[in-house]
Amino acid sequence: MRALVTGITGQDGGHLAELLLAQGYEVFGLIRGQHNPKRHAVREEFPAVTLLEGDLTDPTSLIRAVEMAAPDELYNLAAISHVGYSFKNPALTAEVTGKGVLNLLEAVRVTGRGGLTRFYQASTSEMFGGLDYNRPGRGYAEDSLFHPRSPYGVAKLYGHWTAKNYRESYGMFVSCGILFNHEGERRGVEFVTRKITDGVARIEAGLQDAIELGDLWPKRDWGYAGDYVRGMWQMLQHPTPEDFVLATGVTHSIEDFLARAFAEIGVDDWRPYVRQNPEYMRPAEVDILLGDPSKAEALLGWRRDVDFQGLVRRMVAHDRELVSGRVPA
Ligand code: NDP
Ligand code: GDR
Repeated sequence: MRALVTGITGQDGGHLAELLLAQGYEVFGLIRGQHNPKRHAVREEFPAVTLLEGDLTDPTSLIRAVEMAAPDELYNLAAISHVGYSFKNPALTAEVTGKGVLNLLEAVRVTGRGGLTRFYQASTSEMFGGLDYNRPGRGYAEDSLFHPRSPYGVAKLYGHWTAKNYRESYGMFVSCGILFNHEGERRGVEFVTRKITDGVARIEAGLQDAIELGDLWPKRDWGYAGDYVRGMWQMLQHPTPEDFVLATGVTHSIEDFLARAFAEIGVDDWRPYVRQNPEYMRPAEVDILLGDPSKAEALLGWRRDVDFQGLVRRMVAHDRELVSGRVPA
């Protein structure tokens, strides 16, 4: 089996490359930029992955990549994925995270691989807007109403509907995973969980005195990325292309995350170590996200192995190792 992964240098790209290689896939990864500093890291960690040049905003490069990889499965993980950044660069976010999906689907179609390639689209809980008042306490499901609250969410919703449109118009095997937040050791430090666990490790080592954050009350349904990429793969093994929510079904505030992370280094009161900075606050916020993964559990047999406490524990442990130099950065 051959798989093409866009976003190979990102968090999910790393986990997915690991999973696919372990299953014997021939893996191709799309990489952009004339000097992408992450190219070396991917080559080093995954020497078996073939890197192909391409950018979601450059249709010709995508056609070339699809022709060269001739993939049985294509995982579109590439995106501008940071919600805060998308407010500062909304037009670029629309081009990459929104129209980029169209460019890639077109590349599959015009190369004649529409009936040959199974396509995974990385959709997101950011397409929802807060509480789902139609399903109190049960969390968002595949048929919940969308109400994106950021340029990122709007762009992802365009990608989501475009993907569904290619499924309906051309009969292509296109599945969208509506994934709630998933984190882990590979998470970028620009995201709140990793920023906290990295900060905790540095504070413990005396390298930093505080963590600067934005709003602390928003709640997220946080899972472990390794569990979620398994779900992506399972979606493409399912007999029919469909949309699936992956989530834990439990939601926690950023304050909860802080409390658990500092508890890992024996600190009971995190407040002296956290400063709020308006720079990290967003013009509009999604107050609370909670997902209902019942469909994926029933149809795919998907299960998450890591719970909230396990997630925080492994992230803090990893960052303590990194800071102490026991594992390479
Ligand atoms: P990351 O931000 O870690 O990775 C994003 C990837 O997209 C990087 O490899 C980046 O490459 C690539 N990329 C950015 N712009 C372009 C472009 N113009 N052309 C080609 N590649 C580009 O994201 P994650 O791994 O966390 O997420 C994977 C996908 O899942 C994303 O689409 C994200 O929006 C979505 N998602 C993530 C969730 C999460 O909680 N992690 C939840 C729901 C959805 P480079 O290294 O060159 O910048
Ligand atoms: P999110 O993740 O926006 O949910 O998108 P992020 O970790 O960026 O924010 C989560 C919550 O924390 C608040 N917050 C901060 N966020 C960041 N990044 N930095 C801070 O200093 C900070 N302080 C408070 C945010 O306002 C927010 O409420 C992630 C991404 O992976 C998306 O690509 C994905 O689609 C969604 O998860 C599901």
